[in-house]
Amino acid sequence: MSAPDAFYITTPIYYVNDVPHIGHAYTTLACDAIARFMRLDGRRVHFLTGTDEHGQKVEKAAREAGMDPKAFTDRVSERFRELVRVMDYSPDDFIRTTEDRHVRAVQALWTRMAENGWIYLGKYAGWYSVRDEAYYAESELVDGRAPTGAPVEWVEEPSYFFRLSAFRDRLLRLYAERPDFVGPATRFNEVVSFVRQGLQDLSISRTTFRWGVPVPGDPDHVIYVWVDALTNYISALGYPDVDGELFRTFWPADVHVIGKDILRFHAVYWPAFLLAADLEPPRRVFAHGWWTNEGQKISKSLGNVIDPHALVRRYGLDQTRYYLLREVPFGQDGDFRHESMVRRINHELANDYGNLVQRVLTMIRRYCDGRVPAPGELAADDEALLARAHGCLDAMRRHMREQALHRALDEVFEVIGEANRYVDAQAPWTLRRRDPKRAATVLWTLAETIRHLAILTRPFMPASSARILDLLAVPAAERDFRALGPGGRTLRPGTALPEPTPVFPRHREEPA
Ligand code: ME8
Repeated sequence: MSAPDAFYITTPIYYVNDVPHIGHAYTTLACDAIARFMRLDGRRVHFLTGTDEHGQKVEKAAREAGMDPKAFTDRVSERFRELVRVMDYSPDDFIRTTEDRHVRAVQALWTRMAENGWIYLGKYAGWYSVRDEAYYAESELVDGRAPTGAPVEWVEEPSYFFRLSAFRDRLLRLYAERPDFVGPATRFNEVVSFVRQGLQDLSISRTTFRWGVPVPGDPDHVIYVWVDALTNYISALGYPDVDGELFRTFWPADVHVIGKDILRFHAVYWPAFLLAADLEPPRRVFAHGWWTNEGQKISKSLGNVIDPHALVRRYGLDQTRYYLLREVPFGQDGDFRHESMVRRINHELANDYGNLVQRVLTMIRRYCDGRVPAPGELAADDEALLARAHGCLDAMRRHMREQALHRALDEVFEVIGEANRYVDAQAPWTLRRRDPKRAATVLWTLAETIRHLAILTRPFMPASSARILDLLAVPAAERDFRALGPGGRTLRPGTALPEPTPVFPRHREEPA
């Protein structure tokens, strides 16, 4: 059982058959925002991402590139590491399935499942899709292709099998006991009905290619890439050393975040493998939706693949992070639209959030000599705004626990809206002549509200939020969630503030 303050979150590990695209960037971004949120909330976080480097699909890509698979995977994996820097992700570990620590863990897991009697040798005859790295039953095929549209090939070879069929009732019991095992709820229903129909034993080794982890004691067989890949979540914790610090602290994982395409592997096969090896299943699997591009399915053949580097160059890093997390309710499919990106950048970030900060800080500069003003007695309106700012964290916590990132952002933007209405209603620019003390109280209330907002947006827009906190001269040690709310810190009157500069510029198209 993991430590009570621990929080373990993982991304899928990405195939290195090709360079990263928006889908990969999106999954890791969501995990990054959740990991940062939990860290600021005082949790001991372990955030894992990495690359899936074995299997036929990657071997084929290496061959097509005219490279040895190891050299090829080294090169492409580096592109995923680079994305970590470009997108400002904060993983605690980056695992590659070609690392020794991982290979050892995969063989140990296999050995344990075999010793427990869950693996037997047989012969596979059926369909396989290299693109999906998945087996398909004849009845699943649609017009001679996988249900995903991927081509399939007939495979006949000796194979080890995992007794998945024996796990039906244990899995159904697990689902019944844990109504939050899979999110969103609609996806959970899919999983349960799939398992209810009955499960077939799963072929878990291949003999017709070599690029993978050899089966212990039978090196003619290579372990099926999904057994290999899923194990990353525990090999990164030092498995098979289950008494080690990392494993004891962080297993079971709090949440595996994945795309909806790989739910079956995570919510059916993975818990079954773990149970077969006497390990606990993860606490939760959350499947998000898929992006399309201006209404079109994203595909290499259509030439409309979205490169995350290009997004960051064109729109800005925090703008991209914000758009991807706010535009689509996390868990649903979404459509990437330039027009809607620009609208969000200009209205929500530049006008609503950015202008609020710039206006308030400029008034403090002009009317209060560039120092944090000293508040007088608070009026009901001031108390009301501060109460909204103080209450935001709890509301966000509830949403973040369910990976409802868009709702967490909605909460922040409600407070931003409230603060903007308050500035207009209080009109500190006229108050300052009539009642300078009252103007100081209003500006202090606003500065305090902005301090809350900037700390609360740190998980989503780390660099811009840090700039706002710099403009408020908030010390580094006072930027986590303990500094929020009535029991937290406040800005100290008299503190000198730097000259304000806009944090969220409006989007301007580069001339073509
Ligand atoms: O499946 N929209 O790796 P993968 C949103 N190696 N997300 C998308 C997307 C899109 N259009 N396209 C891809 C694998 N994704 C395995 C995983 S885990 C033990 C092994 C995201 O490189 C989504 O998260 O094909 C999906 O699950 C992941 O990329 C698949 O990446």
